This record gives sequence, structure tokens and C-alpha cells, in this order.
Amino acid sequence: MSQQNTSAMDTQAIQTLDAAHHMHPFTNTGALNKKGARIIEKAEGVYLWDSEGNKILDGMAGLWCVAMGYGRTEFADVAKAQMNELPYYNTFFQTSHLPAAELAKEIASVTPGDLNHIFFAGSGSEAIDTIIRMVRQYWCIKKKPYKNILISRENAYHGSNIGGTALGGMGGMHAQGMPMMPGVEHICQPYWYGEGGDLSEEAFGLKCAQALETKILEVGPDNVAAFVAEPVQGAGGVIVPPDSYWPEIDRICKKYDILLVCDEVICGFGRTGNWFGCETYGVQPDLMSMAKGLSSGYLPISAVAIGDRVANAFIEHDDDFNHGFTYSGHPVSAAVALANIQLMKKENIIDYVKNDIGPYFQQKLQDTLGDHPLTGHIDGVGLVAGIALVHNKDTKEGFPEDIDVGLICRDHCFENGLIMRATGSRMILSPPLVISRAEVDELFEKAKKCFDLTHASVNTLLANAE
Ligand code: PXG
Repeated sequence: MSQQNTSAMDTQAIQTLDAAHHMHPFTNTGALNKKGARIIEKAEGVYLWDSEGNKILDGMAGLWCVAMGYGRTEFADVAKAQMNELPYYNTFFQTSHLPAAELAKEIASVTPGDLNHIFFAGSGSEAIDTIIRMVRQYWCIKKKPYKNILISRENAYHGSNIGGTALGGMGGMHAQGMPMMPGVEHICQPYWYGEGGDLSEEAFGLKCAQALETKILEVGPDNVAAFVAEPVQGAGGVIVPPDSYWPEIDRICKKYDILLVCDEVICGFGRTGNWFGCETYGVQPDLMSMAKGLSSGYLPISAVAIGDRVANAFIEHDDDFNHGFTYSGHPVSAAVALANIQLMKKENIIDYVKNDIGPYFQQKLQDTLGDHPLTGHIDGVGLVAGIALVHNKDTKEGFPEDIDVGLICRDHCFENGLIMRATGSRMILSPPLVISRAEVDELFEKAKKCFDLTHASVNTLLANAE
């Protein structure tokens, strides 16, 4: 509970309080302060309630993270018990505690292959930073310090700290806080609908993967430490790669002895219908990052899973790895994450996404929005989807720049009790994994209405512009 009871204050008072001192992430704070933030008051299952009493279906699971849904009181019980027992102790200086040790074992039990070694951090960005430092240090241990370039992709999101910003491929982020961290190269993203031209999906997937080989040869295979990618790009707009993409990436990494890193911050913990996105695409990374679904967002925690090859190099190398965070393996976060994974197992949530609600969701999405006049193309897998909104379906032409169709749609959704995220002109869905069929029906009933409203809004704007 906040010191102030939300319901005891009116919305405007909270907005004023917020505007006075709180600077928001990825936000034009000046503009927000004039308008006032939406105040979210409580949540249960897949629903949120705002301070005006509106009930909203959360089609984004918070920020892609509330996998097991809101209101899991068992997590609160675990957190309380752990806080009373040991609220904090670090995992530096040769100490540990049961929650961190148990969670490491539990994560290793669900990661594929030999990803059996776990390094903890507090956020996805910290996990990515850990990976950047770890892969570079790995090649130093292997006496190849020159092997330090990281290759990533345009429009990738790997967090917003210094390392993750540079590694990611978001132009708007690169433009701020220059200069970027050196030693990063980017290749194209496998966005077939938007960038595939006349190529078949399969041919385009191969072409994008082969861009990795071209880049490796350009900078020299001896200089490349790792290739880092999200199995499905999340914040970039839910870009689902062609089936031909990942096997070719895997082949190229092996050919040039480049470490393969999957950023599983969004795809991990069931989102694509397997524990991890790399399993959906049949590749075995050398390292992977995870956060969000690891604790269903109840407490901040992230981890890097490390395969035997890299972990053993560190274990056999007689020196410290000079890296870590105050909250690496935080006992309360670890205890809740442990409870979360155990609950995922108990409720068979991965199977539910893969064989039941995921296919139902994707089918319903196609049936409801596939033929909508705004829908250019739908990308989707498991319980995540991106819908490209276009002005002209035949030419894939978008709307004029002054018509921000994504924001118009997002606002209609919010007004009508649905959270959908807009990334440019792509609408994103990533609901809690526990969503029921009836709730999926409700989601698409609302989404259809909001697409219709958006269509009407953009037609009015277009007519006025004439
Ligand atoms: N990697 C990936 C693939 C992510 O999606 C991070 C790293 C960084 O995680 P932290 O915990 O440091 O935020 C992310 C985070 C959005 C949005 O608007 C997406 C993320 C974070 C904030 C907003 O889609 N992803």
C-alpha cells in the first residue's frame, strides 16, 4: 500500500502529485504533465482498474511481463515470509542464500540444453550488460581479446542502459546520449512484410540471416564475439522471423565460432508457446537473458543463463569476474521468481499457451481483424502478435506522416477498456498467459470495435486534409 490510499485521493490530485516530481520513462514529461497521467489503481487476473473506476482488459500483461496474471496472493505470501526471514543479503564475497541457490536450480530445470549456470541481475538491461561484459571477457580468457565486436540488428530492443542502448537498434535511442558504446555492428531485421520486397518469406529469411555472414566477413571473423538477437523482436513491433531465419543464423555462428546469444526478456517463460523462444525456432544459444516473465513482473529480477562452454571457461579461469549488482539474486525477488516458475509448472501454462489458448488467440485474431480494412498483415506466435496498420492493403502504403494511426488506435482502445500497445503503425498484443477463451473473445470484440473507430477517425482526418 502506498502511504496515501489511491482511492482516497481523486484522480486530479494524484496527477498533480505525479507531475510535480515524477519523471516518466520513454515519455515527453512536459506534455504528460500538462495532460496528467492515467492512474492505475488495482488489478486482478487480466484486468486493471483505473482511478476513475474503469475496468480495462490488459492486452499487454503490464509491459509484457505479468505472465501469470494479476492478484496472485501466493506471491505476496512468499514475499512477506522471505522479507521477515531475510529481506536482503548479497551474493558477493563468497556468500549465498537459499532463494538464490534454489532459483538458479529451478531456472536451469527449464532452460534448454546445457544452459545450466545462472548469473542474477535486477533488470533486462542489466542482464544484457552482463552478457556484453561476459562474452568479451570469455574471449579474453580464451586469449582472443580482439574478438570483441557484438553484432545485433536494426530495430532490436535490448534495454536502455548504455550497453543495451548501443546494442539495440533503435534510432531514436541512438540519437540521444551520444556517443554510443563502441564495438557494436547492426544487420537488417527479418521483417518480411515490411522489408521483404518481392522475395518469398523463406528466401527473405535466408537473405537476412546471410547478412550476418556478410557482416562477419566485413569486420573479420576473428573480431566478432557474439551475435545477439531476440527470437521474436518484441518492442520493435513483434517481428516474427521467417522459419528459414534461425537455422541459418545458427549455422553461421557455428561456422565462424561466434557465440549465439538469445535475448529472451520478452520471449522467455512461455510467450511463444515454449519455455523459451529459442526452442520455438529450434536453436540452442550459448547464453540467454531473461527477466519480465521470470517473476511475472511481481518483483524486479533478471538472469543470464550460461552454457557449459562459457561457464566452464570462467570456472576454470583462476580469477574473479569483476561484475555484479547489489541486487544480484535479491532474496525476496528470487523467492517470488521461484514461486512463479513452480506455479507455471503446476498450472501447465506452457502447454496451455502452446496447445490451447495460443492457437485459439491466433485464430480469433485472424478471424476478427485479418480482413479489417486497416490490417495489412498479422505476425503472431503463441500469445504475442503484431498487426501492421496500412492505408492501402495492395501497395502496403502507410498513412501520411501527420496521421499517427498507432496512437489513434491505442487511444480508442484505452477509451474502450482495452490496453493494446502501438509501435509506430503496428499494434501489439501480449496478454497474460492465463487469459481464458472468454477473455480472448472479449479482447477481440473490443479490438474490432477500436479498429472500426480508428478507421473512422483516420478517414475523417484524410477527408479534412483534402
Ligand atoms: N531485452 C528485451 C528483449 C526487452 O524487451 C530489455 C531487454 C530490457 O529490460 P528492462 O527490464 O531493463 O526494461 C527489454 C525490455 C516496450 C518496452 O515499450 C519493452 C521493454 C521495456 C520497456 C518498454 O515495448 N523491454
